[in-house]
Order: sequence, then structure tokens, then C-alpha cells
Amino acid sequence: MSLTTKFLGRTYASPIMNAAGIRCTTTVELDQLRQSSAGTFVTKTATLNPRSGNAGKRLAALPNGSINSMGLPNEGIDYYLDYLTNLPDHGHDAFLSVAGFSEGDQLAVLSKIAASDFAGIVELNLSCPNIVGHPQLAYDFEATDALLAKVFAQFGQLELGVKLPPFFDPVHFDQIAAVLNKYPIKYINSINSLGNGFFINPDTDAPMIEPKSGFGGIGGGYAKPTALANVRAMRERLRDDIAIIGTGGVQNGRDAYDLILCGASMVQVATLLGEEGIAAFDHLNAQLQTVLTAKGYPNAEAAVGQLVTNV
Ligand code: RRO
Repeated sequence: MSLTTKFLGRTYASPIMNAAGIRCTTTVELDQLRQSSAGTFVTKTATLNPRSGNAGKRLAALPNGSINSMGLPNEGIDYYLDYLTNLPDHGHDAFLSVAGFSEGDQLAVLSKIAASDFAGIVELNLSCPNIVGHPQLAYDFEATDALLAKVFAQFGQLELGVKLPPFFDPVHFDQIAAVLNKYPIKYINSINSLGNGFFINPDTDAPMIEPKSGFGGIGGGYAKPTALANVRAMRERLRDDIAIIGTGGVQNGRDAYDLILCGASMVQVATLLGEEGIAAFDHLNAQLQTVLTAKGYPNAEAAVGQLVTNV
């Protein structure tokens, strides 16, 4: 019995890891993730220059999840590259999440990575919902196509995946999959938070968070059905060699298992990790192992995509 999974030729002891943004901004947090029972880790999304993010209360717990408008606070690409390239494996088993505010920005970040000793996996975040004046890029299929054309023309040597926002319509699943299938993309990560939700604090009658007049990305339990739908819909549409990371609404081992059944080879945890800290990985691993054993799977990899469709 094991939780072993494979992803881009790497073998991980567990498919469960953090989602970008959660407890992964500083080297202290990254060290804690490395020492935890997570299968591996991803950094906070890095930009060309450090950012302090949006001002005011920008993250709040909700009855069944969370709302955030962090605004991409991070230490800048150089900081994360320095950390990762100084690991014994040059970050081979890790993920580096990156974003830019323009095509030029994105390409500049990637050229820094390409010029470094980083040996790991790059995740292009096309779905941050919280930057005023910058829409979630992956909702613009033409702009996504144009960016990926440039990215792969210049940085085809990188092992690169994309973090996607949730889609809600079969036509949109078709359209984004058609774009992604054109490129040698290694994986997708579905989903980012449900963008621009809203929640009112019953004590104050004011929005729960301050930036953007209270609009923010929704995560946790609210996200689970949409995350499952996106992983399943994308698995049905993407080339077989494009792997999937499932993210959204993982509160217990069964939630992780459901994402795996839909086609996820790795599973990321955001809201629960924010609330519980790295002990969350111990609970989730134990619960996922119990489900896999009860269902007769020898490891996590064997359950990937095994959704039953003929009952
Ligand atoms: O920092 C954020 O506000 C943030 C990002 Br970059 C993201 O991709 N998803 C999210 O919910 N928040």
C-alpha cells in the first residue's frame, strides 16, 4: 500500500501538495513544506519584481471555505530562483509558479528561469483574479494562444504547465482545450479560486475583505464541484500526454480521491492548508490511503482517471 504517484517522469510519495499562494511565500514557509508529508511543493506565484500585494484585510474564512484578494504579494522571481537552485536537486521535484502583467513581463520572468540552474517544473499562472485592471488571462482565448505561441517559441526547453481559472460552459472547455492542445504543454492545474465572489460579514453588514470593494477569489468547500467538473471536462478534451493537477475544495481524503478519479495525478490544497497548517498533509495522506486501500488500489497512480461511467 502506498500513496505513490508519478508526474512528468518524477515519482512522488504522495499526490498531495500545497497550492500556489498558501504557506509558500517565504523561505521559512518553503522549508516547512519540504519537511512536511506533502509529496512536493509549489512556490507563491512570482513576478518580475517583489510586490506587497493589496492593502487592508485581504483574506477571510467563510462558513464553507475562504475569500481572498491578496493581490499577488511575493518576493520576486530572483528570490524563488535563488531558493530553488540552491536545493540539492536544483528544485528538480518542485514547482515554480510565475505570472506577469504583460506579455513582455511574462517572457522576462521565463527568460530568468531559462538562464538559471532551476531543474524543476514551471507553472504559468494565467488566472489570478485579484489584480485591478488585469483580467484573468485564460478567459481570453486569443490572448492565451498568442502568449503560449511566444512562450513555446522562446522557452520550449522548460517543463511548463498552466494554472487555469474555472470554466462553466462546455463551449469554453472546448475552446481552452483547443488552444492548449496546440502546444507542448506538460500539464494543466485546474482550478484557481472562483474569481470575484462576494461575502457579507453578518456582524458588520460590510464585505468580508477590503480590497476591490470586497470582491475576491472563493476557495474551499464552495469550489469542489466546479473543480471536479473542470478536471473531468479537461481530461475528456486534452491530449493524453498532458497531465492534470486537481485543485479546489479538498477538505478530506475522499475529496482528493474524487479529483484523482476525474483524472488528477497530483492534488493541491489551499484553504485547508491555510487554516490547519502543514499538519493537514498528515490527515489528508492518512485519509486518502484509507480510501485507496478500501477501493483496492495499490497506489494513487493506479486510481488516476478511474471514474466509473458504466453504472
Ligand atoms: O495573490 C492573489 O491574490 C491570488 C492569486 Br496570484 C491567485 O492566483 N489566486 C488567488 O486566489 N489569489
